[in-house]
Amino acid sequence: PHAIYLEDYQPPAWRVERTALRFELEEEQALVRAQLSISINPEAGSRQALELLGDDEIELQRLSIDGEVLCASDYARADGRLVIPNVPDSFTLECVTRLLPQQNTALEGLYKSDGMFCTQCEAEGFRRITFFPDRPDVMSVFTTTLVADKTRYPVLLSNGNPVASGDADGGRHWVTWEDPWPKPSYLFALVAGDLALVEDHYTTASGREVALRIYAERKDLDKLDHAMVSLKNAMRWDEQVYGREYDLDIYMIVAVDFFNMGAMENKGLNIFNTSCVLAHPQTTTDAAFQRVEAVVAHEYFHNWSGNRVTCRDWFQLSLKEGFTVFRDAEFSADMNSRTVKRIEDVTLLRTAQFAEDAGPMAHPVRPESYIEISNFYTLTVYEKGAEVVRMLHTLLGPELFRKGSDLYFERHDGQAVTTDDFVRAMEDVSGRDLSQFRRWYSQAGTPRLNVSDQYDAETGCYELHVSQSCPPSPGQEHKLPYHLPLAMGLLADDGTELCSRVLELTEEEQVFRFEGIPSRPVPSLLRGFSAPVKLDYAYTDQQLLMLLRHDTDGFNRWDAGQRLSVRLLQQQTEAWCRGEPMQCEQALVDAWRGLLRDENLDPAMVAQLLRLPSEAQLSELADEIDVIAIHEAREFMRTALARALESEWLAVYQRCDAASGTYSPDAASIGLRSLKNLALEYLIATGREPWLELARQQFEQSDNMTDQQAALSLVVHSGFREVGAELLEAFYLQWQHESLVMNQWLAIQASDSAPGALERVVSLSRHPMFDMRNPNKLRALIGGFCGQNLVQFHAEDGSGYTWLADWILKLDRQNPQVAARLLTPLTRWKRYEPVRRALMRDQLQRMMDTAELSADVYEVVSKSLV
Ligand code: BAL
Ligand code: ZN
Repeated sequence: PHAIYLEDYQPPAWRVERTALRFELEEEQALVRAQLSISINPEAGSRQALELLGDDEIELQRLSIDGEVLCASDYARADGRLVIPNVPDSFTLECVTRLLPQQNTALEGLYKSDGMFCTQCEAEGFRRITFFPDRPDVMSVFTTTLVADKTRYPVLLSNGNPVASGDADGGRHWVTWEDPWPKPSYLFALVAGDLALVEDHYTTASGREVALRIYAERKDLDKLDHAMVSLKNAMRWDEQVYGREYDLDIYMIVAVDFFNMGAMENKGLNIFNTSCVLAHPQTTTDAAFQRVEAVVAHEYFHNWSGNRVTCRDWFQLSLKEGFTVFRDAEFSADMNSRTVKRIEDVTLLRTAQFAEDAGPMAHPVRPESYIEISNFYTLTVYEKGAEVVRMLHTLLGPELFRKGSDLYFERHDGQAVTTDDFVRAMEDVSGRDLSQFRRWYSQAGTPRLNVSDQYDAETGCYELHVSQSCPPSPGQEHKLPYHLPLAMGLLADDGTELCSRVLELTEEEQVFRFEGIPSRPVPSLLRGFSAPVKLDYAYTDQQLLMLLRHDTDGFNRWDAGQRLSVRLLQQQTEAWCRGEPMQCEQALVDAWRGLLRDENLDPAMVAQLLRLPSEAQLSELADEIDVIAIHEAREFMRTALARALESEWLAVYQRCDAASGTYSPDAASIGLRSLKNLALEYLIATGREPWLELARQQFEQSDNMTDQQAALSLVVHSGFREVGAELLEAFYLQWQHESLVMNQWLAIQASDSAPGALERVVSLSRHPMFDMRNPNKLRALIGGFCGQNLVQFHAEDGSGYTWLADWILKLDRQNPQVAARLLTPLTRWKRYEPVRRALMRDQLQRMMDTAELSADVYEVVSKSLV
């Protein structure tokens, strides 16, 4: 496998104005006839032979130009390319290919999910269907005809609007779809199956009537209402907040069970992983309800940020993903609790994106090279990319940002552009020079801010000294300073806010002066997490406790509590390593007691404030990760806080339980359940029997999956092994017919850190509920064990590592994209203490020594071993 570089970008030599596709879908095969209206691109440098991309595995049955059939000597086919040297300036190419969708286990291109045909073309799946300049800057108007058996596949869908249909011989039928908007091939989609639907409609701000259809298997028809409401909310929000309207007569979503990603924004025909669209109170948790809302909105928002304005090349992926994640995060913040949404997003960034930045696959938001683009659908491109857009929003302010986005959409509608074009629109409306800001797109790594301060009581002058740096990352030894917004405030000792500002950093070292400050203030820094950086300031415990009580910025209140918890947990980790007794700070217990007793606080916020940082996050913060020490320290602290505040936890549990009415996935109810289940977690952590009974009661009597699953997982992960096994069995019997619920059942067991975990996951991998062809099952079982069960995955004998490597090698032959993704935990080997480091490396080397790795897995393994 070889690398592709951003600096080698050349405009396409040929354009495809129109693409007409005809799919004959059969039980053993699919025949695809593609007619491409091709002409020379006047913007390309020089005339070149026609080069089309097409996977080596597709069978080429016929190729003609303007009706003249080509013979083998007229073209060359090798390494995924079809080259035709002699073509006129403008012509129609027709090509017939034969595919085997039933055997497509990679789930890219055309494949079968259960009984239905569906596609996934982003990033490079279209070339598995037919020969095409499969790159996003070649945009074409598509017309698609599907022909299939009418009984097996009564529903035939593709992009755009349906324009004709009819019956064909042999019990077959056909439908033709026309998409008037030029689009890149990665946005092409089709679906054929026996599907049920819910239907609604939406009137856009300018009066266009849009039919909204969500399709799923008939058994899931009662799980589509939440997605429909979310879709309508997203359509209204995009009109109100961005002035963007929908542009076709029909918008469709189809739920499929076998899907590599969460969902896909194909023009007018989104295809969704069932886990991101189906929702019902009895089978779906609050977190999953919110995920459905967010992903439905995300894919809808892509209609403008991605489809109408798309990416010039895949290095620009964050152009559409970073912007769209920012848009969906703001939508979710408006629909739910803004502060809680921010806390969740920042937690993900700090835990997983910071770890990515510190690992061998670290890359800038706009990568400079890749071997396999599928490996770059990363937290850096998505989440850090969204943070970069958020910083532009902060620096420009909401009005100018909106003007900038209007200009961007207007200027580039129908074009394939770059992140630079996006920033230029922001520059043009604001008159600001954002050239230094662009370093966020080109430099990898997590910048670090070091802040110290000085106060002169005589003059009332307070100074903040800020220095910034960024550690080296692969291929980038030295980094230049970033331009970033540092939102901050100053608080007096009693919590009064003295000032609040957004400082702009541009230099390696800067001093900011504040006059007329009556006494030494406590700085509240990086409010709302205004930039994706690590911030060091020598807070005292007292200062953190004050911020936790009084900061007017909700996010920083939470962050102060987290900083304190992290500090105390790190101290206990060190104590455990030295063989000394661990302690739980009384000041923390008192602060938590205050929060638990204050009935005026928002329950959702209290739940966030009283959640200890995860083992994964503590690992990310460690210089050298000692998995066991981190686990022991966290367990110690959790138990100590559980026992010291037992009566408070019970009171909170009862208060929240009494306040919860019938199930509703609104923010207030979700907040109540989240605090109630956190209280239950601590009650169970006391190890006392009465609370086991309380959990059992909740498991048996709750009317919703959030409460039932919380009770199940708490008991399974507690010391009450027998009851845990009993509840697992009851849960299985109750929900074995619900595939998504069974994924949770697998994940809860996979993340159980009690001894014998590896034997348990090995046995689950042979259970009928597991299916290695289904990515959701793989993520539940393998992801659950390797990502959520750190103690057992990192067992000192290396057995967890061997198990994962065995799986990767097996999966690589079936689904390289998913195999490469599941490999992530091993790539972090350099962060661990020497014994585990060596064992993890051994497994990477074993994979490297294996012949015929996919490009996906090869890229991750080879870069990890450098
Ligand atoms: N474009 C891939 C799925 C998503 O980010 O929406
Ligand atoms: Zn997206």
